Amino acid sequence: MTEPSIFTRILTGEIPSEILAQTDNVFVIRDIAPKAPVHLLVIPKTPRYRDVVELAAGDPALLAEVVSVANKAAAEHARGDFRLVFNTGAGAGQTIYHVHAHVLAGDLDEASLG
Ligand code: DGP
Repeated sequence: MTEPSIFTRILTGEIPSEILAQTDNVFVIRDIAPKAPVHLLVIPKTPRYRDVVELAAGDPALLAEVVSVANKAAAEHARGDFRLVFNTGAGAGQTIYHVHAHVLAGDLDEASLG
């Protein structure tokens, strides 16, 4: 048995984090270390997919739902336009292997995005 991911522990309430929005399949939280004025994470509730490549292959409808919820969250928490980032693999900065989309919005500063 693998340990539950940080995101599963947030979803179950074990780790405190405000859930800003949710559907049956995905939920939205603020990133703990924001890289933009608005930095949200859109996370499938299932821990089954490690990264966006697995998600796209295994459940394209769920990937589409992540994008749709990201769009709504950017409209609600920023001015609508946003960047959607899926870090994929340690070399790209992925640290949590429970697929999640970073929604970056607001007055984006190119330098802060690395
Ligand atoms: P990544 O590096 O792409 O795997 O993104 C993981 C993100 O998760 C990272 O930007 C920081 C965020 N994060 C890590 N732990 C927590 C936490 O306990 N609460 C919240 N809200 N975000 C977290």
